[in-house]
Formats: sequence, structure tokens, C-alpha cells
Amino acid sequence: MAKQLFMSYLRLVSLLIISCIFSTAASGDIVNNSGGPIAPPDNDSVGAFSTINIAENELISQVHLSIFGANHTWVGDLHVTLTGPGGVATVFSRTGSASGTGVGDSSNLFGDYSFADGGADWWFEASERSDNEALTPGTYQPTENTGSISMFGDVFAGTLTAGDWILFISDNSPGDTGGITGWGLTIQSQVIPEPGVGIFGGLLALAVLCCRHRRE
Ligand SMILES: [Ca+2]
Ligand SMILES: [Ca+2]
Repeated sequence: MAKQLFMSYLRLVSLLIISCIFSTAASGDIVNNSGGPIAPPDNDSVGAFSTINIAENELISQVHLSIFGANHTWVGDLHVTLTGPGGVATVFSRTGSASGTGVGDSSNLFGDYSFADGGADWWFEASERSDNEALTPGTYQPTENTGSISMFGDVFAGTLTAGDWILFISDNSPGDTGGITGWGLTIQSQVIPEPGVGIFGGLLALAVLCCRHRRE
């Protein structure tokens, strides 16, 4: 009898776990490309920003940032951050200036650029371009102002999507200017487990076990 009861409890725990797993169904990516233009004032750390509000509330696994229509004649002037409900991450900053405050790399931005963990080396790409060349459009690893990697995953993974996402750009040296025409986010996420579903699954499992126990 004790063994039967133990086995019943074991089955119940297993079914509870399974019901919780199935209530954490993966959803599609959240895609929002409605970010507006950003034209930071020249040589002013106050900068400029644009906001995207995400209504869906899901659990983040990865964030992919897209910048559209970038046009600037000195990438080393720029400091760019992405702030989400879960924190703030550097996108790129004073590219090519190891001190974080020097003139940095003189190459240009022209076109669309994406930033995500696992992307190409941004500083290396800048170092390969001359003063009059633009960095090649593509997907790049977010990078700190020292040239070290900035991981979007360290800031956003495991946090929630809902709320304001802010892209900030400042231009920190005089002379060269420019900005972007728009931006967007593609967020890989999962539906938050609903406790009600887990409890319902657990009650259903309990009812099944009671029926079986009566028959045995
Ligand atoms: Ca240039
Ligand atoms: Ca400038």
C-alpha cells in the first residue's frame, strides 16, 4: 500500500513537471521596426534618442538590433546604447579609440547595420576601412568603448520584453556629423509560463491518479 502511494505521488510530480513544461510554449520572434530617425547634435554628449514600445510581455532569449539608413563620416565620434526594460547595453562606442575618449576610427557609416551576439568584429571591420570608406553593412557583435565585447545576452536574456526600448546616439567630437533614418528589434522570446495552466494540469493529473487508484 505504501509503495502504491509512493508510486502515485511520483507519477503526480512527473505530470506536474510535464504540465509546467507544456505551458512554457515557444512563440515566434517579436519583430518591431518602427524606431524613428536619430540625428545627434555634433560634439554634444546629450545626444538624441528614439523609443519603441513593445506591448507583448515575453521572456527574452536573444535580442537582435537593426539600424537603418546610417550615414556618418566618422564612426569614432559615436556612442550608441540600447536600453530595454531589463537594462542598458552598449551597441558601439568611440570605435577605434582604445582610451574611449580619443578621436577614434575615421571610417564612415553608410547603409544598414545589425548588432547581435555572435556577430562579426566591429572594431576589426572599422580598422580595415579608410577615412573615406564605410563599414560594410552586416551583422556585428556589440562592442564596448575599449574594444571588448558587449554581450546583449548578459543584459537582456531572461528579462521581459514589455515596455520602452530606447536607442541612444551621441556624437562626441566636432566636425563630422550624421545619424540614422530608423531602427528596429527582432527579439527571440518565449511565452511566460501561466501558473493557472500548471495548476490545471496538476489537478487533472490528480484526478487521473485518483481514478486509477480506485480501480487498483
Ligand atoms: Ca571619414
Ligand atoms: Ca562629430
